[in-house]
Amino acid sequence: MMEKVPQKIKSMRRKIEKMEQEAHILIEKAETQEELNNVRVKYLGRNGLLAQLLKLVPQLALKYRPQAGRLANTLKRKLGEALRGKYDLLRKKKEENELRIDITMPGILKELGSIHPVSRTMEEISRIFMNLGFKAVEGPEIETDYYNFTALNIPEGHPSRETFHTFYLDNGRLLRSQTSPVQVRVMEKERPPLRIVAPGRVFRPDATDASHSFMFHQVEGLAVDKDITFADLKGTLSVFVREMFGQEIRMRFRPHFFPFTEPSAEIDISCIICGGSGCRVCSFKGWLEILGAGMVDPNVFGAVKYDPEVWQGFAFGMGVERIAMLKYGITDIRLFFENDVRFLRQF
Ligand code: 2U9
Repeated sequence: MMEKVPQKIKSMRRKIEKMEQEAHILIEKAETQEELNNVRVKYLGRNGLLAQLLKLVPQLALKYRPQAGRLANTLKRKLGEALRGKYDLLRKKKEENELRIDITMPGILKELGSIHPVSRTMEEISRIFMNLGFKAVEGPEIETDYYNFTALNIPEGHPSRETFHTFYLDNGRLLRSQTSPVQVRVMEKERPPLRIVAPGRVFRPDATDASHSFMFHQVEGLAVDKDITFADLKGTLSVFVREMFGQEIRMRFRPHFFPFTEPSAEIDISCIICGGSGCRVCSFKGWLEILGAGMVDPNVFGAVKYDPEVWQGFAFGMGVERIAMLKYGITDIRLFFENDVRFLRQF
């Protein structure tokens, strides 16, 4: 027959179980080391709940006392382990937080950069032509003699090669001296009609001074279609100069020679500083030269196998730095390339 377990030890076991459950919940909830210590004191402290429970042991029959003692000790050990585990966790969290934020440290000033004036101007120029239906294309800066010269009607030994002084590489290639090769490449791949602008970096071994750099930027443009005339060129460029410099700007064409266009012209705008009356910026001429242009030479069409009897086109080219210098009143091209933030942060 099973021996009857007295009420007292049963109730003690229930109390211990309940205490264990409650203690685990409190340990779980504790968010700081202080809160956790309060839980420890409440259960394991000198006058804690466990100590109070142990005081009841002498009231039990002698043979149940060891069992009651074991139950109490097991609880003590389990709570001790749970408290230590949680204590370590909270300490780690605290250390991590201390590492992450030191609220006494001065803030880090995030300096915002700005777009380089040359990039900004190149994008602005390209955008105006894109709004007129031109597509912007890029191409390689290292080119072959063919794309930089021959296809553009500048054959070997031709005196006009002299005006396009060029950096030659050891492998027989060269650094492009204009962005026109990009347009030749597009014409080789695509059939007309086309309208493209080629923005990008070009290289010429010029001696550096206030208005010359061995590396500068161009935006060139090309439109090919049936029945394109010089009037289309004039209309397109007059929209461009007004968008770029202001609606009141006047434009004039002076005859010129380029190997890749015929006829060709250099284009001036009325001085954006004095309006044409004469000032230091326009050397008292009233006009500023800003781009070159012309009707695409039939020989260039021949090189890319477009029939010049069917297709006509106009082309133009401009130096981006020159446009930016006029627009922002910059008097030395070298400022663009010195990376001096006192200059750059003004844009
Ligand atoms: C193709 C055919 C013709 C591009 C053109 C100019 C006139 C021109 C200069 C302006 C100042 C270069 O930066 S600068 O020194 N450019 O005057 N460029 S027509 O003509 C082309 C281009 C591509 C296939």
